[in-house]
Amino acid sequence: MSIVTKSIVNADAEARYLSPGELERIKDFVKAGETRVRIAQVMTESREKIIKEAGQQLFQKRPDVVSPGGNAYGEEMTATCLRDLDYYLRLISYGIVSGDVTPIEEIGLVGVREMYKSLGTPIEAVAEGVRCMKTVTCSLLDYEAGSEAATYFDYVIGAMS
Ligand SMILES: CCC1=C(C)/C(=C/C2=NC(=C\c3[nH]c(/C=C4\NC(=O)[C@H](C)[C@H]4CC)c(C)c3CCC(=O)O)/C(CCC(=O)O)=C2C)NC1=O
Repeated sequence: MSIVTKSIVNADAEARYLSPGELERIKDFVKAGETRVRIAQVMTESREKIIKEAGQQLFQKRPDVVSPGGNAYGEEMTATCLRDLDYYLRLISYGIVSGDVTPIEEIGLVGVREMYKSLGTPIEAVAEGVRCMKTVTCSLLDYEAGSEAATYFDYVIGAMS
């Protein structure tokens, strides 16, 4: 739920106007909105480049996952691994647009540990892949937008650590 919806639900439960503090937080949220949308545009336009470069960085850091016996070994499994990175990049773009991590959590993080465990996928390597996507994405953004974007990537990395 975005901060706007959340504030309204809280205020209406008490049949009151939005408080000065709530309005102040909504003002900050709206002010930062243009930056958030710009970040999502960059991520959407550059998704192929971000996934490709992040994948290269990940497999350099974790050659074991693409070596015989590794979870992403072989063309098909490597493609599935990159698809998972693409899933997380997409979910992170949802979170950034809405200024809220709930969509990331609900679609991609609930039960994620158990899921990767049952697939034999080392979750810390998935987290590393998300960290590589963060590096590539931030290199495409200015400092302010990069630090805003980084918090959403860090949220996913934290949930996998
Ligand atoms: C949008 C929410 C969502 C997520 C997150 C998701 C993940 C997801 N990743 C899967 C598989 C997989 N995921 C990976 C990923 C990797 N292996 C590694 O060693 C690397 C570290 C890593 C890439 C970074 C691989 C290789 C498989 C295939 C495993 C197998 O079939 O044995 C599967 C099993 C079914 C399938 O193959 O599609 C799911 C459900 N599905 C979803 O709907």
